[in-house]
Amino acid sequence: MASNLDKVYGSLLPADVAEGFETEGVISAVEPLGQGHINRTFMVTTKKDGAEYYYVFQRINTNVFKMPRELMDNVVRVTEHIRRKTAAEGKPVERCTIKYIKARDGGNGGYLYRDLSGQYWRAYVYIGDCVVYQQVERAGDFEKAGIALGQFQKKLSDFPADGLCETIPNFHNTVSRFGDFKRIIAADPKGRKAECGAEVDFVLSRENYCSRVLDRIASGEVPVRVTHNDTKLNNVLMDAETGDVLCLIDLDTVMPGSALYDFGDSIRFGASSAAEDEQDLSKVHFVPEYYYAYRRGYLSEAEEILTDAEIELLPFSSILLTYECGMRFLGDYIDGDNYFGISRPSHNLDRARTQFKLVSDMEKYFGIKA
Ligand code: GN1
Ligand code: MG
Repeated sequence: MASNLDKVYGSLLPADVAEGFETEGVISAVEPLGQGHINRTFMVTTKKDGAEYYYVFQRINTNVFKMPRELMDNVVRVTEHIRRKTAAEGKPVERCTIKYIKARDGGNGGYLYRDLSGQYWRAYVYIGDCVVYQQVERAGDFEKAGIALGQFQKKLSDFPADGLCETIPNFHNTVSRFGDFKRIIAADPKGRKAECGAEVDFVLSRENYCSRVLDRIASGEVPVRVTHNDTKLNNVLMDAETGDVLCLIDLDTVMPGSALYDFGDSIRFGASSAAEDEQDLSKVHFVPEYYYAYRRGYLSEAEEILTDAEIELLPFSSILLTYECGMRFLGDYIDGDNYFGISRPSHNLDRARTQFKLVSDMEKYFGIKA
């Protein structure tokens, strides 16, 4: 494929990556896409015989995902499983599942390209005429997102959880996350702990939250399932015209987990009056109306597969996942911002503060205490 990408797009997309996949035509534009905190994502437009084609190229952050081949193997197998089920329901698979593009060199399991500097990339067909919300605007949209998660978990309920690689071990193991946090505050490598004493105390005083779901997994009341593990609203694609949910994207953390992690993480992000990184905490509130809308949608699909313990723990899971994420943001801030992408110096601290505000609100609302 002929191109002058070195000159035009070199800073965004190396030329060998641009030509590394079995895409149609010649690239005409490359733009950054999305709001993810981990991978770098680009929208790539190509032209062939007067037609335009749209792709998403992503550079996988191997600081976070240390097993990119296993990750891509998980993602492709889960996507194929969902595609079969979606086709059986008579739904349009090309809008409701992601189509990954093969790497031209066929290496790394087929769908990953390793560039000349050793970075791993993948590419897929962009699903057009869709929207992604950074915040809930209408309870009805969030209810639809809940339906989508219920359908996702149901479709994967016959996918053997032990057939997937745990690409980030202990991803939602809050006890292990708490251990990481304690190590970070003990090391305090940037001397930032002193300025966030109240936030550190907030985390430490809630240690007993950490094992509550894990204990119920150990007792067998909460089953291990195939779960998405990163269900925030901006990982949900909706049809721009009908408003219907098309699919959950960002399957990088699809792994064995608990349905509670997916439910709680959705509430953490969506049942809030403000953005995850809002700096004015007076604008940040838990919104019960959104919580119930999501719960209604989710249970309309998932109730039939959930155990009593899972349903009982839905409110607590919302607190737990919000607490865990706040602890991760705060830990990353104190550690020197090595994990989550930031666009201002206190970004991770601001994110942690919104999470703790939401935890406090939910504790009051649900009457749950540490
Ligand atoms: C990260 O990649 P992204 O932005 O969808 C993170 C999630 C956090 C989320 C917080 C692999 O998700 O666990 O909940 O940021 N993903 C990873 O916004 O750590
Ligand atoms: Mg994402």
